[in-house]
Amino acid sequence: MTAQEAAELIHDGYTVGFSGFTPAGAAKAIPRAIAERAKAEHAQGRPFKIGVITGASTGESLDGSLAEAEAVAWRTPYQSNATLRKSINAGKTHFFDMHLSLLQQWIRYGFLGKVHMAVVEAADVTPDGEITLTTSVGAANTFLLHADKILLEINSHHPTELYGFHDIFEPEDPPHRREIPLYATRQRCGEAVVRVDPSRIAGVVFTDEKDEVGEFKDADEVTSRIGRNVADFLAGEIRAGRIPSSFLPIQSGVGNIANAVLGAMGEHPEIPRFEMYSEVIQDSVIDLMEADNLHFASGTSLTVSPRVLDNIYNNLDFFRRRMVLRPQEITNNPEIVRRLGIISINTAIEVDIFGNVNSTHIMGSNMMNGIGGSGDFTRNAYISIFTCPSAAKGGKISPIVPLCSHLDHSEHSVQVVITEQGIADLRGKDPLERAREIVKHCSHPDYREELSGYIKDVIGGHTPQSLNRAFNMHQRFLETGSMKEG
Ligand code: 0RQ
Repeated sequence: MTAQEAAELIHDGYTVGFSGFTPAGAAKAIPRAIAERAKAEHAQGRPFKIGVITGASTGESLDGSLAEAEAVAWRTPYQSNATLRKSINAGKTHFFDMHLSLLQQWIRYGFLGKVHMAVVEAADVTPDGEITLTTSVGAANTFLLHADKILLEINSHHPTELYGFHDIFEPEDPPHRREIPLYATRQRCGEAVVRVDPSRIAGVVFTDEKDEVGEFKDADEVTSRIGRNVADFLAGEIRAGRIPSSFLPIQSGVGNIANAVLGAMGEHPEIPRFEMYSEVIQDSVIDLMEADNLHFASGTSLTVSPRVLDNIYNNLDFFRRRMVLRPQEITNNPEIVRRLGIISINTAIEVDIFGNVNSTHIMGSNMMNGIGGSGDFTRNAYISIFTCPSAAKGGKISPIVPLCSHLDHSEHSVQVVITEQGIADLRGKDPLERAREIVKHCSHPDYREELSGYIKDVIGGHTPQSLNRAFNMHQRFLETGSMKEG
């Protein structure tokens, strides 16, 4: 059927589970047609809004066009689209920020209500309902198995030879759950396809479209220095015997800092060839694979620029042996993260001097993207690292603050903080020791005096804090446009 005919099967008030984890593997033609339908309904004075569930963020055709058509009543678990973000922060779209590992079981448990339709991009479907997914798994297997009905976008941009890249495993629910039988990064524990009853497939739309993944910025001086500091820290841990010389699997967030960190790890002479057990396989991971610095990557999405995806599709046999895509419930699973001893590296918006991290909110109120998988990994990592620049917005903001304006990861989960200034190792330190370590090694010189002054002035208790002064820097920014004094 056409995408327009498919969109006619979606009704006001529906909850729709769309494939997509980042723009990789996201449905495109049907959500665009739903957005057109919403606009037409609104023009006739009729309501039309849906609940949108995906794996994580998506591309312009999904979050962008639906938000632009004011068709999103509520959204979970993660987003990064400017129009949707605006709608969320204006209170027009209800956004529910979730740990990504929880999403699939929450759907099975019924915590998010009924999923009326799964809209999933696939490379192939057989007459007996075996579906080969494309560049991401995310939560698509759960949407396919648990939604009332299914709409497929068969996208011929992705070769059917993607068969075998996926490892689909869905655990039993309590009280029948057993361990996930995965004991090494490169092991597989599930099937190559998602199997559905073909009678549940309400329609198939044929497309030929690229993933809407943008190019990354090249590393600049600040991100390169953050990357080198992370690599130096990890090399020091090997030397100290706290990380085995064979190394441990790495989880790394997405974005420019994450790209620079992976690049620096590849270049560091003391870091051996390593493996990734992460969410997102991005361009820098492919570069490391080709340079033979990385021998395997397990993820839930292949979020690479079109140029890099073309290279992968031209060399499928090389990459088939070096990567696997699994459901986000498995890539981000706390059980596996602890078992494999994963080193997590994520980016913070704010870190406070006691080691609490804000990953999601600007000045305490406005949602940026969401917690994503950062909590799944951080809370359970062998070593959890947070990176950020020591100054944001041209120096007007210090991401190192006396107290975070919003909390995502507490002092109990955050072990190491790294900026371009240096490394703060918080392990085994009490709150005041952590505060001195973070200010001395991570803060920007422009803010160091004020932060040190705060520590000196605020006396008493186990975690010294001034409820009057803790948000002075934030208040100053809101009043003057800069956190700087004077
Ligand atoms: O603003 O976009 O206007 O330039 O935030 O910051 O430094 O470019 O870094 O792209 O890595 O994003 C935490 C948002 C960082 C991201 C966050 C402004 C800054 C810039 C982006 P501009 P950078 P990144 C796996 C793990 C949560 C989810 C997660 C994120 C913009 O990494 O969403 O970790 N993480 N998932 O100027 C005001 C501050 C600021 C600030 C930065 N203190 N105040 N603005 N910015 N600090 C991935 C998944 O789960 C899918």
